[in-house]
Amino acid sequence: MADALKAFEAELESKNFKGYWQNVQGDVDREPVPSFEPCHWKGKDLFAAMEKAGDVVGLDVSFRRVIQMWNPSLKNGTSRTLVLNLQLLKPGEDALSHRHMAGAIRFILKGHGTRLIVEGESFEIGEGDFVTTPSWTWHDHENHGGQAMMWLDGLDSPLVRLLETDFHEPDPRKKQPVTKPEGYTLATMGALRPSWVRQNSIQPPAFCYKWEDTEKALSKVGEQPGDPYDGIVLEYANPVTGGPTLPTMSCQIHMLRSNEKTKTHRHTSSTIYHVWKGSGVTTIGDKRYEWEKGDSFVVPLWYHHRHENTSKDPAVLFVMSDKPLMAAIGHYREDAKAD
Ligand code: GTQ
Repeated sequence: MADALKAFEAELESKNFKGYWQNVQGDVDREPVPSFEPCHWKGKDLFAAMEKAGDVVGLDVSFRRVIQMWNPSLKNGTSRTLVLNLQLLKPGEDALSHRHMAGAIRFILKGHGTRLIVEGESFEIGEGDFVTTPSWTWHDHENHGGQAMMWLDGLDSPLVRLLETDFHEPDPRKKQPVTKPEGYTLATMGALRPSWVRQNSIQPPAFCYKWEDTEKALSKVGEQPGDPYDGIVLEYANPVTGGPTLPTMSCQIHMLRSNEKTKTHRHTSSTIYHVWKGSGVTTIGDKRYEWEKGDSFVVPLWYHHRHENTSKDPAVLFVMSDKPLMAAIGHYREDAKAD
């Protein structure tokens, strides 16, 4: 009998078939079992490495001077779908224009004087500002100021790699001409909108969210109860739809108030955190990760987690998650844990 089954399986294989009984043996997992693990990157190590990269890596060697938060349990990604990078642009440098399928965001960590040019609009950026470069938008950066600038890049490139849908085009112009007046998108995407401009309902226009506005919003909602699992949460909303930042990622600012402790939960989206201000502890599964300004860490899907601000000053985190993607395909689930 066993021989007959083996012979049958060989016959199936010779015709490019496979019996389901050959793949699925025994019990299947009853809930998600992530293949990748939490990881914590120390800001001190990251910034020291970038200082070195500034000395030894020229823009002739690398199109962008970028260091990735490389999750060793994944290889080539911070989570299964997203990557968090640090980019340095020195005074006088131009990072040339290109466009690609991956959607990207920037959160500015240090310096001022650089301009990000996206789809013909030049955005002047400074510390704490947040800028989107949605999928297939031309983008280049020029630092004509006197200071080195560093920012976080968040991209959905691991997802694009998985889907194999990448298009990638270097800009034959090298640098884009600026074709829109200063402040164009901000002035036309608020409460006043030109009637003839048709907006793409999937990809938002490139947008710059100034730190000054983020800070103002934090101070207006800071006394409210907030979210039991994340504290005060502000999402960088798609300016057209009010929905998530990009179709594939939600970017947010979280604030944990003086000594605030959140409740424990888990969900089917994975979350990447970067500590913008303050210090605290996040418990992921059964491990404690103590973090301080400049650190980054990732919480893979379905890991229980909770946060604690261990200081009396507010802790502010820049956060990126693939929740919109999971929600769009009906895979988003969330589960609270009784403490
Ligand atoms: O700024 O265009 O971190 O193309 C990785 C790839 C940044 C960018 C990254 C990129 C960019």
